[in-house]
This record gives sequence, structure tokens and C-alpha cells, in this order.
Amino acid sequence: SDLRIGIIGCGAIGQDHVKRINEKVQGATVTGIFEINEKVSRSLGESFGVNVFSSGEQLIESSEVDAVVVSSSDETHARYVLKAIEAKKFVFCEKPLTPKSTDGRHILDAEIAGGKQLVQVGFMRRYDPGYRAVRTLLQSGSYGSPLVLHCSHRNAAIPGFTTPMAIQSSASHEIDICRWLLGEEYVSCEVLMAKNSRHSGSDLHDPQFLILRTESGILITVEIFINCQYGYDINCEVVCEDGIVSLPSPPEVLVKNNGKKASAISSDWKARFKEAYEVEFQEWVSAVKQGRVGGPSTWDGYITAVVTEALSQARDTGERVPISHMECPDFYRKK
Ligand code: ISE
Repeated sequence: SDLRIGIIGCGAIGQDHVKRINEKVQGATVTGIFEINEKVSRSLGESFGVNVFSSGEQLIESSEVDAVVVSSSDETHARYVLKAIEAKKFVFCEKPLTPKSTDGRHILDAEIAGGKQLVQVGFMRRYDPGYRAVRTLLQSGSYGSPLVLHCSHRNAAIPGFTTPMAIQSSASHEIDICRWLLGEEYVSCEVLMAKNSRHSGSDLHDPQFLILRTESGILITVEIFINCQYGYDINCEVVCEDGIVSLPSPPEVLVKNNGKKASAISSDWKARFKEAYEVEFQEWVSAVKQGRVGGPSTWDGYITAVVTEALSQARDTGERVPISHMECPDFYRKK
């Protein structure tokens, strides 16, 4: 029978998840939602034909919900994830797991104390066919050791974004994907501000430039550009000892017309990573039905929070900041 899913937080991405689970994912149905905005929640309850709960806690405890998706605002993630652990239910939490590493540590301690891995974090890039292909090639060893990664993460425009959000909300994807591609942790970081774009609002410095170094000395550069204007553009080039491995751009038809050669660039991250989100949820549901978690864990969410804090400190002080954290507990090592 279908896994019955409750979704907490039905803003843009939460609504997408409801549709995705009901229309694309095999073996799961959304049976309930909780959304803080009452108007939105009532109309969604009607249009999706699902139960509308009056709190996230009530949804988690409901006997009609087998597993929980948390896509509410970042600051509320920890309390819902902790509640799901208490109720011994599998929980998929959107990235970042928690903005603060202390909250991440609480989740980690609670999950270990409960004795069973229940949490998966929504780092969907790990399910993108392009990133998967890059990782397979790096792991093949055919190109020698990676030496440098050049990443850029550009959004066309995000209204209301602030300087800290560039790291917490956007760069968290690179923090996760680079350590996943390389199988190494970070040891230090720096942040440099570029010349400020005239399109950035008063609360945002844009673009920002991040530098991370890994245990074996690999250098990673990340340009985060929130208001690049021209489209959604994600790039990753891995410079190895014996060659370059680059993330492919989404395939787009090339048009020659009027003395120009052009291909479209999508303006939307939901479209760019559509396939990744679908694979991510299908794999999550299939694993949960077997009673396990297969994707990014609390540990991965915790590390991202630790690195986010180090980067924020580097940004505020203008200094290179060392990154240190505890060893990965055995509980989270892949068996
Ligand atoms: C957003 O939260 C995402 O997850 C997108 O992938 C990212 O590109 C965007 O910058 C974030 O705000």
C-alpha cells in the first residue's frame, strides 16, 4: 500500500512536492498538509483533496501520516524534525537542515539516542544526472586527483534576499555537493566581496566569492550571484591532474536566426533540477518503504551548518577561518 505522507510548509517548494509525490512518485500519496498561511492552507486542502492540520505537531502525530516532509521556513526545521524523531517517523527535511549547527547537533544527538536513522536532507543536486556523472568520472580515477573546483551558482533575481542568505540558502548547495563529489571534508574558508551589482537590493551584497580548502588541499572557488539577470545558471568545473571534468549544461536546442546563434537558459531552479527532485523523492519513498534512509543524512545537514557558520564568520571578519568538527559518528557511516 502507498506510503502516506504529510507535508509541513506548503509555500512554493512544498506545493511542488505535493504535486510531485501525487503525480510522479510511485508508492506514495500525500494525505495531509500543514501550512502556516491559513488562506493558502484552506485552498490547498480543497484543490489537493488532503487533510489540513492545524499544526505541524498534529500532522506528525496523526495516525494517517506514515512519513513527514518538512518544507517550512529554515528556522522552523529543527523543531519539526525533532518532533518526527520523537514520534519515530521518517522525515525528509528541505535544505538547509538547520541554519545553526547547535540545532543540527541536537537533531544528531536525538536521532542517535533513538537508535534508528530517520532523517534525510533535501540536497537534490546529488540526484541530478549531471552531478552524478561527474562523480562517477572522478571516482574512476582516470583523470588523476582533482586539484581545483570552479563553481558558479547564479540566480536570475531573488527579491528580498540578504547578504547572509547567499551563503545559507544558496551556497549550501555547493557546500554539500563539493564534499559529496570529492569524498573529503573542508579545513578552511574565506569570503571575498566582488564589486556590488547595481541590481542588488540595499540588504544584499552581490556577487560574493567563496574559497574553500579540503583536507588533501583541493581548492574550491564558488561565485554566488543572486541577481545575475540573464537566467538560472549552475556550473562546476573540476580541474584534475590529467584533465578537466565539467558539469554538463541542460540540453537546449540551438537556434540560428537573424544573424545570431542562441539557446535558451531557464530562469528557474525548479525547472533546472526537476529530474533531480523526482529521482530524489522516488528514492526516498522506496528506501523508507524498506525501513531505511538512503540519501543525505543528519550528518550531512550538520556539516553544512558548521561550514555555513565558518563562511559567515569569514565574511564578517574578512579572515581565513579554520573549519573543524567532530569525527563522523559510526551511526552515520555507510554500512
Ligand atoms: C533556493 O532556496 C534553492 O534551493 C535554489 O536551488 C538556489 O539556487 C537558490 O539560490 C535558493 O534560494
